[in-house]
Amino acid sequence: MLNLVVLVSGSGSNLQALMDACNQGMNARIVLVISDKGDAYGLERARQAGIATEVIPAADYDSRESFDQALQQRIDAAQAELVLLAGFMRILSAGFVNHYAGRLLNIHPSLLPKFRGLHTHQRALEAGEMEHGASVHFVTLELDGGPLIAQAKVAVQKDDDADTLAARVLQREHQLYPTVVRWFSEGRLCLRDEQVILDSKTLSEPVQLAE
Ligand code: NHR
Ligand code: GAR
Repeated sequence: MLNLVVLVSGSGSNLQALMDACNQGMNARIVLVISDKGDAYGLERARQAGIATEVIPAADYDSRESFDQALQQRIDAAQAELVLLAGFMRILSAGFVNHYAGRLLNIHPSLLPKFRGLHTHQRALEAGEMEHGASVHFVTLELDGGPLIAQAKVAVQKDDDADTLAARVLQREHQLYPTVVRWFSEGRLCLRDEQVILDSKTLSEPVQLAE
């Protein structure tokens, strides 16, 4: 069993998709859910599933590094083998990112390398994109710039606003993230020399998830 720790700041619907996958035969278990926000609904989802939770409020720490050290201590105490950012909204410092090199993933709501950072749905609409989507990548120091593993696309519709588009992307995220975590749990996916290896082959571009 692969030990997962999931970091959330909000609603935790991606966490829910991961919990569901663990209950549907994936050889992994979520040992701890951590949030920087005490009122994140993701914590409630974890509690209802009997999963341990931890709140680490950023306001309790006087620097990004000291917050990240507290985070790292909790994660390591839980013996995490893979750490998943799932709507986690804080940038992580170098010490943290390097400590988890090759075992830290993020899901980001855009077709990276387009639209790194925040407010991706609004920005995709303003740029007149025909398609948008979500990406899963290994986390590195470069914000939303780590090696890409897989993507799911959605077509932008004429009457979309940021909310309708976000909702459709989120549906695809719920398929995409568990798929990638399953690959990792099966030993099919790793990071080597800053390159993604899937099934013993170096990926030259992210896998596109079928609909
Ligand atoms: N940390 C590193 N080092 N590298 C990445 O690729 C990371 C990361 C931490 C989080 C998720 C990311 C996303 O998918 C992520 C990737 C937060 C911000 C941000 O600006 C940007 C990107 C992501 C997450 N956060 C502000 C901060 O100062 C706070 C914003 C807020 O609280 O609303 O930390 O989009
Ligand atoms: C998801 O769309 C995720 O990709 C995005 O936030 C949402 C979280 O939803 N992540 C980021 O924007 C990271 N900065 P959830 O809490 O319901 O999983």
